[in-house]
Amino acid sequence: MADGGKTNVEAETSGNLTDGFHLLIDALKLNDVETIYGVPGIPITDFGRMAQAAGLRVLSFRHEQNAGNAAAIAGFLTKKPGICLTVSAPGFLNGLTALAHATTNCWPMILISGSSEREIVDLMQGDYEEMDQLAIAKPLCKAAYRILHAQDIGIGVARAIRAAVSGRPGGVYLDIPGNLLGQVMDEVEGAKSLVKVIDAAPAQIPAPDAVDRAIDVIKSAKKPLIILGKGAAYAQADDAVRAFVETSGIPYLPMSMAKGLLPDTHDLSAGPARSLVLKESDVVIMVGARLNWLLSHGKGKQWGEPGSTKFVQIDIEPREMDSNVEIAAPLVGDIGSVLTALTDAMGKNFPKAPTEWVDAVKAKKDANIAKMAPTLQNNASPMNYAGALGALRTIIKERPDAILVNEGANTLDFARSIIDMYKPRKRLDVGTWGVMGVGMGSAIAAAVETGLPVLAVEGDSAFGFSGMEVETICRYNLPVCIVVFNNNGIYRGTDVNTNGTDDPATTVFVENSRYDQMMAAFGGVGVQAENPDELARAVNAAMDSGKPTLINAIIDPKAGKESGNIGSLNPVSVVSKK
Ligand code: ADP
Ligand code: TZD
Ligand code: MG
Repeated sequence: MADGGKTNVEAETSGNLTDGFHLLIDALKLNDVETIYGVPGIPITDFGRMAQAAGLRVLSFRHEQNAGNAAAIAGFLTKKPGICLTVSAPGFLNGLTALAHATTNCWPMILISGSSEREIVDLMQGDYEEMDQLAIAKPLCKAAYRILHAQDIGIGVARAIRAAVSGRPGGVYLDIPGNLLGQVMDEVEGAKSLVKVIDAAPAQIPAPDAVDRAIDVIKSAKKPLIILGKGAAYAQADDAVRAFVETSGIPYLPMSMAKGLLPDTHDLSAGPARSLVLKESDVVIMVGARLNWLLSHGKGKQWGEPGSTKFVQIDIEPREMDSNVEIAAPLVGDIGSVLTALTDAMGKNFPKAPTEWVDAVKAKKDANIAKMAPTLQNNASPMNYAGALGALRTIIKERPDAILVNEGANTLDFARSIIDMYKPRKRLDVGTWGVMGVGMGSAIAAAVETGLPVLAVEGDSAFGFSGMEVETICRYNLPVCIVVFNNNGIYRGTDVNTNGTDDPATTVFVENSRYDQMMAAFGGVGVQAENPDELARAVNAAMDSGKPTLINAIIDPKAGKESGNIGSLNPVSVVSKK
């Protein structure tokens, strides 16, 4: 206490005043927030300036949705809530899509939006950018709060942080009426009102009988399979994941953003034998993955005979259990604690997964890899997906620390199966909703949060959703190399309009566009690549220099297919069908 421990309340006031601006900045800093992603304007322009002056990194974007997507991915990468700051109504709504996306993906994020005064909003008297933002945010996120008084800023920020990261992580909306920022209170009282969140995401230990039940189910398996999801990547329990896989000797299938949790080249990886393992496995252990559309809801043709699969599921959210099919052994807890408990319970003498099964999976995987290999050497110009991605696959192999951002349709499906990942949390993509437009926000946050080089592999349509952020990338001089897979359109660039007018078909873009010139316009490096060698050279140069770069990669407009069909995740079935 600054007054030497006096208890008299009056003696503890300093006579100096603080205000809502400073209290909000101090509350964020006290809770280790370092970065804010946003777009300035009324009523938060000064707040952004003051936050920057106070040592926070404040990154200004060209559109709030991209700032929000950056905050969402920052949450995934760091296990701390990513912060997005917007103006009222339209800025708030632009950020809201990303907040809903973060919530859907179980990533912690806080959208802080300035708002109009309650008195005017509630009487609908027509304030500048008037909207009842709190009511609108509520159904689209995990929690939503509004702070009305300066003395509540500390507790409001604490609640937002804890809501975002505890249990199943998600998006939180924090409503900041403009006049809150200008409210004043005594500086010492203000400092005392701040709250440091202690143990924001407490470990959740599974019940011992739940562990025993799971062990019994695993022991009974003849053809066991582990499915690793992005919840396992988020948990940062990488050693526990490896210990569980290797102690059990069970083949594992990584979901898209769990690739690299163990290297895709690991002996027990079943990625390239996806169809076989889903169909034939008799016990499946879900680790931070949901039985949603990406896994055909755990039933149907893909899963073999009805009722032939028993599920063990590890998740921090109890309500996830039995969401699609019966879970024989639910394990509610955090992934690190649960996997450690399972591995300990297995002990040294636990029988490894049956050799016959492990060998069958490996044989299928090796055959599929061998079938795919020659397609990756295709040097044709214009490039097809396998040829172009074959070049990028080698680059990620040589630079396993680089972060790969990936969105598009064919560009996404092919890259996911062709590019092996070697380290955890290096693959960032469209997530549970399959959203186009997350690319530039993800690339910027990945560079800012990790300092590592970023390779963004983007369909030309996907890139267009957030392409203006190339200016942001140049402005902050971030080590981001964007490769636009330019096939003149969505899925294919060959559709024709049959209605007899001059309008182009709905899925095609201007032919032979030069996306590289967009990057050059802002001082970055723009390159056109017409074959895999040129592509590899340009990407390597960009990764070596760390300069913002955009490579316009010419892809044969006939090469793709109308996709987005997750049933074709098996790399070889995708490549060989063409
Ligand atoms: P994928 O798309 O990769 O299959 P999902 O997003 O569907 O992954 O599933 C992630 C799951 O992980 C969610 O059900 C979420 O509740 C869970 N989860 C997130 N963090 C943790 C954690 N620390 N411990 C346990 N489960 C977690
Ligand atoms: N809008 C949003 C926000 N998300 C979406 N997923 C879509 C629209 C629909 N959509 C897809 O599912 S993929 C895609 C769209 C518009 C673009 C695919 O074209 P691309 O990739 O150029 O990015 P390819 O390589 O040409 O297939
Ligand atoms: Mg395209």
